[in-house]
Amino acid sequence: MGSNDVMAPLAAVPVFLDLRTASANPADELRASLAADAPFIAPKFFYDALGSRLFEAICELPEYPLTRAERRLFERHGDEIATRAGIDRPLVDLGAGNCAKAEQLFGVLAPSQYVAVDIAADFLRERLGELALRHPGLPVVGLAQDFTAALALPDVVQPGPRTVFYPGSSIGNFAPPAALAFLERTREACGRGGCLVLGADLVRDKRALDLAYDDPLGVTAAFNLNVLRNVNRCIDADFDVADWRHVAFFDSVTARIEMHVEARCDVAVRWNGGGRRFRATDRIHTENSYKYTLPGLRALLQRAGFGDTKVWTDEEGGFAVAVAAV
Ligand code: AVJ
Repeated sequence: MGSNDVMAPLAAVPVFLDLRTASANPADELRASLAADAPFIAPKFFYDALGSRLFEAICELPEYPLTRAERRLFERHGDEIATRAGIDRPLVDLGAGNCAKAEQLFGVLAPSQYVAVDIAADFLRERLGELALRHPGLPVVGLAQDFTAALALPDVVQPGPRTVFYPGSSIGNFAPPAALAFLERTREACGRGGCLVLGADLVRDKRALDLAYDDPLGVTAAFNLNVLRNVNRCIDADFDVADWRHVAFFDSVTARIEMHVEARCDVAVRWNGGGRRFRATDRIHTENSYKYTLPGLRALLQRAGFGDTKVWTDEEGGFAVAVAAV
């Protein structure tokens, strides 16, 4: 028995590259955005270890139907998605998180390599290690990077045509011009004959959207306020979470959810290299989550240079999955 243990084949260890330092310095970025006239914190700062877990909890909430709606669409249309995307291709998962969404499609897509990209390095490394054990034959690559400004695919990533996977309506974090620029870069990453599999949340009833981002259990409030703890760690700041409240609402004019943290009282905050005062009711903008209409989604993909595009929708969840060919 003992000798069998020793002879057991080694589990494939995923290649993991931390490319975070290659891009801009997150601490400088935070100091600048907090000192701005309209202070903000970029949404990527939500995803520390606890934030990544709180986001997983959000996806379980009845008020937040996105993830389940998307899962249903992948279940129903997986075969056709694979027919359009092609099998045996590298699958590049942007914002992979716990990697569950991509893994759902491994059966139909039969990827030649799985490339998971995420800002949350430790969380990704952990989940990727577990995933690799479940798929012993699959080459797995983890890339810790902020792909929102530029996407760096090192040489270990198999060449195109590739399938780029951008699920969960993460595209909603980009304002429309930035979404266009992002999709253009993504098209380049796909290469000729490649394709994008994109999930997008749709404009729907304001009441339902408000609840999806301000749930009665307060899970989204915890997710939002936790960003202040991550900021404290990143720039040695002294935000007291108890001084702030969660604010989230759908704005029909811009078709976006806005999330803010709002000061409950006058507060002074210090951080390494600066600080500022906030008045009671002052806000720090933490997230925009744009919602799409079907014509708007199609127009965006077309303007980004994608060709043949198929879109499926989930009536119940108000969600769309698009497969767009390059
Ligand atoms: C991960 C950006 C798709 O906008 O719905 C969930 C993040 N924020 N609840 C979204 C989020 C608050 C989520 N995305």
